[in-house]
Amino acid sequence: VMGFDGEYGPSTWEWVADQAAEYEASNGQQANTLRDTGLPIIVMTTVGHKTGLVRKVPLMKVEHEGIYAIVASKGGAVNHPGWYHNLLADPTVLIQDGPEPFETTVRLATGGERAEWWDRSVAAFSPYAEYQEKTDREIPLFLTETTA
Ligand code: F42
Repeated sequence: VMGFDGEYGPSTWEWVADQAAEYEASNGQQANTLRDTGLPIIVMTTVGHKTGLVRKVPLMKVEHEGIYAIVASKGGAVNHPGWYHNLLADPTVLIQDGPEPFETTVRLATGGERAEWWDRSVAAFSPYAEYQEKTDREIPLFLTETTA
């Protein structure tokens, strides 16, 4: 795997690619909320498991004691986001929450732990609950494993 220094493959959703670019260029000082909601975001970097391209994924910030939840909601779409498959193939990611990204691994949360972190995610961003209502797929929730 080329790792994080491979060729960058911007999101096909332009507003997302723009937000990731502006966030990174400003060391997390700009474009650090979801549109005008005032709710903070983070940016996760993964490597495309099919293409080897570097993928940058803005996500809502759900953090507790240095651990972050990574919620594969994709607005309640029928299918998981593409990056979900990247994480299954290689759980090593970069998380950027502010000026400096840090490397960590992620793992899928299940059972009671997932329930606890799902509640925490919905508390941080209530639309997650509507997204789950919209789709039959259980929205996957990953947890980072090393603190920032
Ligand atoms: N998405 C969430 O799921 N949860 C959030 O909390 C969230 C918050 C958020 C805040 C701000 C913002 O700007 C965007 C936000 N998003 C959130 C959207 C998120 O950043 C992603 O855009 C979204 O989850 C969709 O992810 P996606 O990986 O499906 O991206 C699509 C649009 C895309 O760019 N697809 C690429 C393409 O070329 O079609 C491929 C992406 C990819 O990683 N491909 C892999 C590869 O090998 O390159 C293969 C993946 C596979 O399918 O096997």
